[in-house]
Amino acid sequence: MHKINFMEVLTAPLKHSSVELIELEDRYNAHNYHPIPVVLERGRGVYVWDVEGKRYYDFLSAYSAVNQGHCHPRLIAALTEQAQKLTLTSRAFHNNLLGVYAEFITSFFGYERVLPMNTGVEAVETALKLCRKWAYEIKGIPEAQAKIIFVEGNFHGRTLGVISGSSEPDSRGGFGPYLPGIEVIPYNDLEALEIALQDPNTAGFLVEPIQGEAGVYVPTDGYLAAASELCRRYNALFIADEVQTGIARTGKLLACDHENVKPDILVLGKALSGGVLPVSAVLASHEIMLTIKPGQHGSTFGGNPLACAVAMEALKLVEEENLAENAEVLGKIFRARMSDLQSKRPDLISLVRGKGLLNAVVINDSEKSQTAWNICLELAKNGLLAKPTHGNIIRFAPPLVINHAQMEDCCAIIEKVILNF
Ligand code: IF1
Repeated sequence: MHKINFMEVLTAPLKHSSVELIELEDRYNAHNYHPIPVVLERGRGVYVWDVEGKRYYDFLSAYSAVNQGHCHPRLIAALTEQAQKLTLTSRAFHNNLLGVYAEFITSFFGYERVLPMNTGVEAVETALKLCRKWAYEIKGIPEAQAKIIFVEGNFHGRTLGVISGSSEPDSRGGFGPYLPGIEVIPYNDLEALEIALQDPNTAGFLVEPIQGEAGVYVPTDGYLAAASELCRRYNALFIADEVQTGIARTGKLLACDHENVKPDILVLGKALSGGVLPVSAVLASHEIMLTIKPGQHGSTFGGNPLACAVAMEALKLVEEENLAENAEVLGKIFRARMSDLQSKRPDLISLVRGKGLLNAVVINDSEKSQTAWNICLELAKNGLLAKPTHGNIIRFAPPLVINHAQMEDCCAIIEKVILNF
């Protein structure tokens, strides 16, 4: 329980209220989001507090970036210690952490090389560039003829490259013209994949092991293994976007681990830094990674010492605090409680699905209805933060450090709101 320091309260500078802060944002910030009307000021573990001091369980985890919990003391220590020494050198020079980090992360995930970037979408774009380079230099596809397969319902970020493969009107509408060399096929459809792979100019297949944004779509068991095998057979690269599903979120270190699939190119982001600063990475073999030569790709902040220090600590925490196992166990409890709730309110809940602590409850209403949104407003009033995706799907993804008692408490909150809705 947070101790109130009355001197702190009495001497605190006059603070804006939530309403005032929302108004400031509305007046001066771009309107590129529609947030739940809560203004957060502090976070620790599974909890966040708003400016009025109300405490919430965070069941979004910044879209799976805060798997290690808000402001994990060890992550903040790693950040602040390194921040006193050296934050950024650019890659014009070496720094004392990049080599150590590269060795650490490649051995952690079992790859030969890493290319460090910052945001998830930069890592996805990097993977696409590597795939094309590999296609021309290794597979022998004619220059500028490479094709990369995406799946419907994908979400890989917001750059012009990846939205060119999006099937979502909001993501791609009004941003044309689009990047050529992308073919979109149905998700979870091996026949469609094999047909697309038969084109000799196919360089690779980009897929999320579980589609987060689309509403936590878990593909048929065996889909990833079969897709990876088809890519091998047709000499195309299997590229797994684990930006959201990776780093223990689905109950294994990687979602691909549920099927023992080893992607040719692995894309990581978000929780790679525990949400402390943007850190992403692309992992691949010598052969694939070395197709990019000096001066052909990079980023000012890519591989900066601050990111290296934080990311190593973030990954050590995943292992030492058994976050994958915890996600597996507590995820099962969550889905059991939600399925039971569904049997009590089939009029409101049509489906519960997910893996580990990446779950969604599908509300029995049209995408256009406000039901899921209003349920999330009620949840916020009851101290639990979640947000709908695609209108009628509520994603529930707490930090992986959540314990059994907290999970029971959160299920009770969700049950109370749904049963009284
Ligand atoms: C937003 C969604 C989630 C991702 C996968 C790459 C990226 C993301 C599988 C790009 C990012 C974020 C972006 C953020 C909200 C959130 C999101 F709702 F947009 F789709 F998580 F599902 N691959 N997802 O999920 O990573 O460049 O953002 O670091 O744009 O609204 P990024």
